[in-house]
Order: sequence, then structure tokens, then C-alpha cells
Amino acid sequence: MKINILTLFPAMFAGFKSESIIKRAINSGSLEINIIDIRDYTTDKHNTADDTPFGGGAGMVLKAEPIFRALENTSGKVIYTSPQGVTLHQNLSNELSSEEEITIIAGHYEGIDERVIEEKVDLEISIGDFVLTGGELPAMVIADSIARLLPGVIKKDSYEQDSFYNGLLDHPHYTRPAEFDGLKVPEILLSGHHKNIELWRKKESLKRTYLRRPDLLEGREFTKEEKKLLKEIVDEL
Ligand code: 9D3
Repeated sequence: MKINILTLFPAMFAGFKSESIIKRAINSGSLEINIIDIRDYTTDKHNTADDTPFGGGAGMVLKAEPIFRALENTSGKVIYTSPQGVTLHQNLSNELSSEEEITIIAGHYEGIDERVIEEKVDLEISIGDFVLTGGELPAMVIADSIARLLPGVIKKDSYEQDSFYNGLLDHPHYTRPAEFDGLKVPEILLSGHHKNIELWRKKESLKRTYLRRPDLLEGREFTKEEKKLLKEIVDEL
């Protein structure tokens, strides 16, 4: 999959591309991240990418023309990061991960000229109800959540266990040593009894979800095993 990102601040994306899982996804050929500097598509001698808003007011607006020109080198869905957009959800990331190519326009300052949105943008996405300085981090968040779903990037049994994928929060994790400063790892995890470990993890997942995100359990169909575990959880509280 190819993900184009249009930005006025390409340097912000350097670390994103060159570390950890995203780096591996790129090197394995399943992902291409193409950072496009909007300033490269300006035509005046001062490379002006933004201007003051018509009608007055504070801040600057990204000009339409350089963005239109930059988009000529892309294909596929165009996404604009915006506080006015739909809130990102795992279901949307799952859908976007089956696209061959997408382009994310990272906004900055007050936003972009509305004519870009009217003519070119298919989908506006927010990453939640809090205020950031620009759309660069949201662009990385969107790209990251898509990239990890691409074939061969992470093991399937790894993301099938994710909250919002299986609908439950994660269970606790421990690694060596088995005792640290008198703090012990739950016995069962050292037992080597895989069936019981799986059941313990399922119960811890259910318990956390019940206590922290009961909204995730609304409307869920429970298996017989899950009903039994939930009864134990409630009785033990
Ligand atoms: C002071 C500017 N505000 C005037 C009402 C509006 C505003 C414009 C641009 C506020 C923040 C931003 C920058 N944020 C984004 O571009 C953004 C964002 C966010 O701030 N939170 C969550 N998701 C997103 S996606 C893009």
C-alpha cells in the first residue's frame, strides 16, 4: 500500500518512517510512505504556501493551488486531517487498509482553503476531541493504524487480540524476572499450563473491560465461558 502525506513540515515525518514497525513494513515492501512537501508545488518566487483568510481574522490558511498541484501526482482516496472530521475508529482503519493508495493532507494553522475540501477531499478525519497545533500528528496516527494491518507487518494473532479488534481491553503482561523487589508475577503465568493461562488472560481482559470500558461490552454476545468468567468477576469484586 502507498500512503502519500502532503505537509508543510516534512521533517516531522522523518522519525516516523525510520523506526521500528513502520521501518520494517517499508523495508519488506508492504508499505510505501511518500512525504510530499506542499512548498515544492508553489509557483511564486517566495514559495508562498499560506496566506491570510479572506474576511479577516487570526491565523493563516493553506493556499488551494499548491495542494491541487501536489495532488496531481497522487491517486486514490484523499483524506484531510481536521477537527471537523469523523473521529478515527479501528473499523475505519481496517477499511482503509485494503486501499491500494491513499493521500492524507496534513492541515496546519487555521486550515486549508475550503475549495480543496469541496473538490478533492473524500473524507475528513479527526483523531479525537482535543486541540493540537496541526494535522501532522493525526496524519501519522492514521498512517500508523493502517500500516500495522498490512499483510506481513505484524503477526495476525497479534492484532486479532487487540482491543477494538476482538472488542476487549488487553490483559496484563509480565516479563523476567519472576520476582522484582518482592513484586511477583502471577503464578499461573509460570505454570506452563497453556489452557489455564489463556483462560486467566480472558478473565483479566473481561475484568478490565468491565471496570474501565463497560461501553465496549454493551450489545456484545457473550459465550458460555465469558458468562461464567463475568459472574466470577462480579462475585469477586
Ligand atoms: C485556534 C484554531 N482553532 C480556531 C477555532 C481551530 C483549530 C484549527 C486547527 C484548532 C486546531 C487545529 C489544529 N488541529 C488539527 O489540524 C487537527 C486535529 C486536532 O487538533 N485534534 C484532533 N484531531 C485533529 S485532526 C487535525
